[in-house]
Amino acid sequence: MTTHRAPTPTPSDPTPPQDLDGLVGHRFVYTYANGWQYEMYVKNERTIDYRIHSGMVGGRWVKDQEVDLVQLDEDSFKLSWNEPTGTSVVVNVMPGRRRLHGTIFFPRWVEEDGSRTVLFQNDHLPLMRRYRDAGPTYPILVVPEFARITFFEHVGTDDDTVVSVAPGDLPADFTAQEN
Ligand code: FER
Repeated sequence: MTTHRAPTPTPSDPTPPQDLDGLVGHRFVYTYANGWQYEMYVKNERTIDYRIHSGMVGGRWVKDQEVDLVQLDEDSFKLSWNEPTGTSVVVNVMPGRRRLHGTIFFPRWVEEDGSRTVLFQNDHLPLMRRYRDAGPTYPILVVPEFARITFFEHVGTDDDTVVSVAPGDLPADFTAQEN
């Protein structure tokens, strides 16, 4: 008997089947092993909104960040993007396992004074690009961490009410909600 296998990727087309429905239109809260707590809303296939509830740049929040989103396998997604601050992020999400791995690449200026990025970034995009271009950029601080997804829900796509207030203006128990 033959066992079932996914189609073998070929050099001409190494891309596996892409079904992003398991992540697009979902909002989730996760806590990294270092204690940093984040919330992401995958608004559509190209865009995320997010809030940082605690950690090195806790209080920061962002809407309409363009990302690359792919499906690696069943229950395995990967988002990659570069912020106007110069920070780069790669996040692997396994919703069914409630597992996530993020690698954040902070420019030196964010490591030295992350408080300059703690704001609603959309209101300060030219300033963030000026900071980015002023640096210093190097050495980059690489922060690779696993996280546990503590809350995961489908809320639908392109809904600007999902992430619409600052992390600090939410009820104190907002991130305590688990499912
Ligand atoms: C994440 C890790 C880092 C994330 C966003 C960031 C939304 C952004 C960091 C920054 O720009 O300072 O898991 O998810």
